[in-house]
Amino acid sequence: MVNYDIDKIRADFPVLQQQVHGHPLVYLDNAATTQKPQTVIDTLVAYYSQDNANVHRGVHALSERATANYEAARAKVQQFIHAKDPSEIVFVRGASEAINLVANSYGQAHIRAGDEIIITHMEHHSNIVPWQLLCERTGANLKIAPINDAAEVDLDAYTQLFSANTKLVACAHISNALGTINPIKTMIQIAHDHNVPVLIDGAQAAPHTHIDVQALDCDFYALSAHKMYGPTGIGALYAKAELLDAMPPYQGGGEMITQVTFAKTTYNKIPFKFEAGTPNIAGAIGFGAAIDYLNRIGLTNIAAHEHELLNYATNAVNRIPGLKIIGTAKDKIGVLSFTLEEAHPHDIGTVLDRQGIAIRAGHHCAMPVMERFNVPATARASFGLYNTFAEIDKLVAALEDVRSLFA
Ligand code: C6P
Repeated sequence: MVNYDIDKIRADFPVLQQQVHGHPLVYLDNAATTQKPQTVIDTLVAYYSQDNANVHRGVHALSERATANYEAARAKVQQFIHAKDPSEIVFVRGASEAINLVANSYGQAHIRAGDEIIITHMEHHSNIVPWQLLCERTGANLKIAPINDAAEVDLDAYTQLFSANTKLVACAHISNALGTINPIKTMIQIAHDHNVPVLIDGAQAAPHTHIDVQALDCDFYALSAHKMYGPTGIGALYAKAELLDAMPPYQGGGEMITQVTFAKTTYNKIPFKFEAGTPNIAGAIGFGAAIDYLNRIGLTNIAAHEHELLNYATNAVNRIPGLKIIGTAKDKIGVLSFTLEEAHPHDIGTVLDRQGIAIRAGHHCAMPVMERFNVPATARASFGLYNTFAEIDKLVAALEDVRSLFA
């Protein structure tokens, strides 16, 4: 057992203190979104009650405070993922928008008919559809790296996919539907050996594992704050400065310009060139508070705790007859995707909900994963830093109830 004061941590999350259907809430839907600690909530309230103003525009005190806090949040994201410079961090709505930004801007500048983009079979729709749209617009082709029965990328097959036409790789750091931690450092190295840049979808990685974009040498990295105990509607795109500098703007509007005339517009420097309009100022500042919170607990402690939860839960559910785990990679985060005999995952989710246990049921926005494992849907329990072994016991007991109901 790691040195981890779980009671103190749980006390930081007001939402966890409630009953659902007469039972204490057991929140096991952290891959969908995480709950927010009081410090993040307080930061949002403090911003709106004391500092609310537009950023980079006003000369008055409130605007200066809002701008300073907004830019401080950018620096926190930069340090959290060890980017070289804050200008490499673009605030966006979330991982989906980060990927769409790259597909539209970088894609527009660099992808042509006949080019190839490699993704894997385990991607979230947010890392599939933007590339399909780009392929439709340009005549490029999508290549899919296969995964094995344990839900690990087949690295030989991945390597074989590269050709002279390969222009980009886009790959999840961690799969939301399976929990697999991909060997992205190796995958990036293989891509770079072919002079191909790599986008990493880090939506599921950032709350669970240390990220060092310089050590990884990835070209783009996408984050969602709401999966990191921060607010919804805010996230970040990391991109190497030289790539961002050369990319055309994604959206036009205020903030992203240096000068506008009807004859010609010149663009602001990075990252502002990619932040058209009034940004989600409160969200960014709340994102910074969430990063402070993660740093306070420590990613190493969080990873160790969640790993113990995963091992405990895997052993326990494996004893339930008829339960099949989908996603048995050697390297996994605390995600348990499973089917249970004849019970449809939605029925499992509903029975569990009546006992106050929140999980997700469905395709998890990863339909090709469901097709790969020949299931219409799975039930998914996903663990966060505040989950306990007692909660897993409740999950297991509730799954036994599902079994007897559907037997
Ligand atoms: N996955 C889940 O329940 P947004 O919605 O933009 O914050 O994140 C999209 C996204 C991108 N990549 C991965 C790997 C993801 O897991 C997600 C979001 C949630 O699994 C909601 S569908």
